[in-house]
Amino acid sequence: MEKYKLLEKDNKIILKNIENFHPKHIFECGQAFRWYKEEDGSYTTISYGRVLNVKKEGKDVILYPTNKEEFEKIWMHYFDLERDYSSIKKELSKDPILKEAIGFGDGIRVLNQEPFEIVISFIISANNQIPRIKKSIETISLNYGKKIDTKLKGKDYYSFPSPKELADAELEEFNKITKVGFRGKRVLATSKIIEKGELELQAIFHMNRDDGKEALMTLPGVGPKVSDCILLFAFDKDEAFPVDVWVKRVMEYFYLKEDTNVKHIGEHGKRIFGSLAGFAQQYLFYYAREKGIGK
Ligand code: 8HG
Repeated sequence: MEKYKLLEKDNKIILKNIENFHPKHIFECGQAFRWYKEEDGSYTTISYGRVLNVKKEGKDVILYPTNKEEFEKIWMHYFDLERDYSSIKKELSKDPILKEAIGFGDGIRVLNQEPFEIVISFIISANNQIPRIKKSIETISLNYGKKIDTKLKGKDYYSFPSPKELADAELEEFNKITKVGFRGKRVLATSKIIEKGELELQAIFHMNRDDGKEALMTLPGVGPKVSDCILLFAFDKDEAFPVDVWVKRVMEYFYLKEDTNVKHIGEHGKRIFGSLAGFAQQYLFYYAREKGIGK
């Protein structure tokens, strides 16, 4: 459990003196696509059909608009606040490379995001770049999601569509609007499978990583890397170690010292970081991408 004092006032939740929580690190470390950086340095995110602005002020984090009931129901788990990141960081810092990466992204927390949204987002992430992925997901939400009641900073926000809303989409139109290219067919086919209940996403919460991976990989567009991202970002599988270009580069640069295939890198990550591999991966991904390691 993360330590903080909770205050509620004026539609705000204040997490006083909270450690291991930096909005920039959380939202910009690669795990999430639906956030906007505001002029005042805060971040606005859309998740679970709600809009939330997250601001760091000194040692406090301010969440707005929300209340205690909603915080306890949704945001506490979304921000993974049941977990104590100091002990994770202490353990991983025994490795000098991780110590450096953690020093750089010390406020990272691995979010618990919505399964369907993450499945679709990471299908779109294949051979893609984060700014483009963000743009496509924003366009998908605007065109296929529902308008959210909350208006913030003069703007309207839309929820990520449900499986039904995407299953009903027409492929040609979807591709034209969202510009996801060859991924569009996979997105709609996967949405149909989930909508029909042919794969029950909730069941994956009760599976181990290997079984969850096998189940997810039956979906069109979900391969080994995409499935590891989904397991880590939506299904709380801490030991998942997705190896994308950045993780490949950083692992080769610091650990393996030679060109290595991604399967072997994944196994190596699991071996050295064990049950904390997913966290190690996130500190490394952020560090490598921001610093351009191994490019
Ligand atoms: O947080 C991420 N970790 C890893 N390992 N890979 C990621 C993350 N976020 C993200 O988008 N990717 C992948 O990187 C998906 C895609 O292959 C590429 C986009 O930059």
